[in-house]
Amino acid sequence: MKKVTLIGALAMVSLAGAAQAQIWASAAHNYLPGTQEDGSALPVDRTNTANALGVPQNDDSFPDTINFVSLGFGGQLTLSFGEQFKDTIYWYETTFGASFGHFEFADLYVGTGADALSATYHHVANLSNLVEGVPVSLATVQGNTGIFAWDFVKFVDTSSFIGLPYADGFDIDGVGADPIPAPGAAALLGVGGLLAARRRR
Ligand SMILES: [Ca+2]
Ligand SMILES: [Ca+2]
Ligand SMILES: [Ca+2]
Repeated sequence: MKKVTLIGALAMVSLAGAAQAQIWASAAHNYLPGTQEDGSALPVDRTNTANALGVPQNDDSFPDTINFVSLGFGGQLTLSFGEQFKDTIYWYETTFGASFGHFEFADLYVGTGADALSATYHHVANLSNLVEGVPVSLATVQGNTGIFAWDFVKFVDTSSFIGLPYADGFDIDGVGADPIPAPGAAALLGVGGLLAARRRR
């Protein structure tokens, strides 16, 4: 009997955890790489969109490993999560020496729609690599639009020239968001609690 109660409690814990954990981008769409500052093409190893998917490495140590995809000047990338999201965007950029003048920027948008190209996008914020790792709230855009379930995040590079020919614009290491709890999650939690309580008697 005690074993059954424990299983019930574990199920509750794991469900509660799943409802709160952030989700990470799982697919890349419509990658339109820009150029390096001198107009040349981005190095091929910086154009792998898979580097923007999954849990970010969050490692900006030098020499920087290629844990990111570069947008290039004026470039853009859209990401999705395999499910809708809301409330917060967790974004990780990679720049060695950002605070020493290697400034890079991108406009962040969230969108709704059947696919990345036809989705309708709303501007959220202009991101700076100086504050990468600081989550962005969607409260304002959600309040303005009345939309509380999103399908896509889009990044459009807005870096300005900094006098480095090889500068490659904003670099995306990983992007997370808050999931939308399944309608049944709260009910399941209630059932789990009820079962555990009943078996405890
Ligand atoms: Ca980083
Ligand atoms: Ca860069
Ligand atoms: Ca990465």
